[in-house]
Amino acid sequence: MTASSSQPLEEKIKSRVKTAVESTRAYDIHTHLFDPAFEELLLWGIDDLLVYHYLVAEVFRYTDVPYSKFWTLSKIEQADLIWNELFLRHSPVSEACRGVLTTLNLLGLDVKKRDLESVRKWFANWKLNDYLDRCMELGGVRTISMTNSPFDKTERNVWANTFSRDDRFTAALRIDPLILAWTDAAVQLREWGYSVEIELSDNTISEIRRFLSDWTSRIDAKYLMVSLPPEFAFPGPGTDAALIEKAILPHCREHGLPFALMLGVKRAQNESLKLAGDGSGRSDLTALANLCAGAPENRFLATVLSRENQHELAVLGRKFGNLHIFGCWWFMNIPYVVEEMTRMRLELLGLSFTPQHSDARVLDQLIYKWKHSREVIAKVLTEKYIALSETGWEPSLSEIERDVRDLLGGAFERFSRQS
Ligand code: FIX
Ligand code: ZN
Repeated sequence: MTASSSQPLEEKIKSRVKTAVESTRAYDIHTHLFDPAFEELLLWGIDDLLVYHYLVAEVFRYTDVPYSKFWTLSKIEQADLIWNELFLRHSPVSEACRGVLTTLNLLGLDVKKRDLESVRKWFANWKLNDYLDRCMELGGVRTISMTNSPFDKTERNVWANTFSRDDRFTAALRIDPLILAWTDAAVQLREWGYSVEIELSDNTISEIRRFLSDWTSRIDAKYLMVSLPPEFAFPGPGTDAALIEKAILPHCREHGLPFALMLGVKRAQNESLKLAGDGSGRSDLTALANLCAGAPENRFLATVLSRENQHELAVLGRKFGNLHIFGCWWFMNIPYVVEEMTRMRLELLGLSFTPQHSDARVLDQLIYKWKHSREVIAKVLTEKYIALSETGWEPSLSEIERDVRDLLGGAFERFSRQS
């Protein structure tokens, strides 16, 4: 094909992909956002954007303020410090800093003024429900999956009362304390009326399953989830593996729910940084392969935090139909790595995965996380469709739209039997 005849087709493909990726609303399959009924648990606004733990980690690259002093500051004082160090004293080139500016810009604020006080005034005029609509619209998000922990006191109190659910939010049952700190969790479960012992007897397992069933129905969970350290092994000598095998997997089978594993987090690598102090490490994905092979009736969602694990994970996706790979998690969510992961996954898995989730902790972050992700997804998809067109296979707009719907939540909904 000559350059002049291929050029218009390339342009046509580029614009079809851009249209499809920008206009398809996403199911954000993992966030830390909450239905507005959870009130103060749903964070939003400029100060929460600035004190996001990604930025807290970054401010300590520059400031001499001791950790202990930083944690005594009010939210506004912390936000001021972060703004001054990360935005005024240095250019905000990191992904998390750029994200704040993308968000403000798309909200219609003039970032070049560098005027934090006027931004604060602008936010003060919003009512939460209107602002939620605005963020979902600008982020192009239709459904938001929450992360719901029965071990969180504030959250438990909300679930204890009846409230009307916002149907744009779905629930995911998060069970890290149960799997990773069983001795403490057992004390809690006993307080809540489940007759468990530390030893995983048949009665204890059935009481754990009763606890899981109660919470699955209470919140209408669409999947269960846990984050695990790099050294997680399955099968393994630990209580974590035993609980997964004896309680979690049978529970998921009984309720027809996927089990989401987020692998490779080193919690509290620097405790002084609190939430910002978690790190990452390479996992042995034999554990995931053993789960998928050993429990063919279960379905698993998986994402990994180490870049070194990404190729192996994508290969596992080719081996196991009961494994659905998702997201560029946390330290992986920088455009440079998102691009390589998205390209690799498309080349190994076609369209049978979910390239992104936002992991938003602050409502407004939906705007930048999805804007930045869409830019990369569109770029890589365009490249792939152009490569197809070079064989004579021209993808139509409706085919592209179908594929994008799958990538932005459709494939996940089918995998988790929500559609
Ligand atoms: O385990 C998780 O769900 C992580 O996403 C969080 O713990 C982490 O703090 C985070 O916000 C990453 O984006
Ligand atoms: Zn998360």
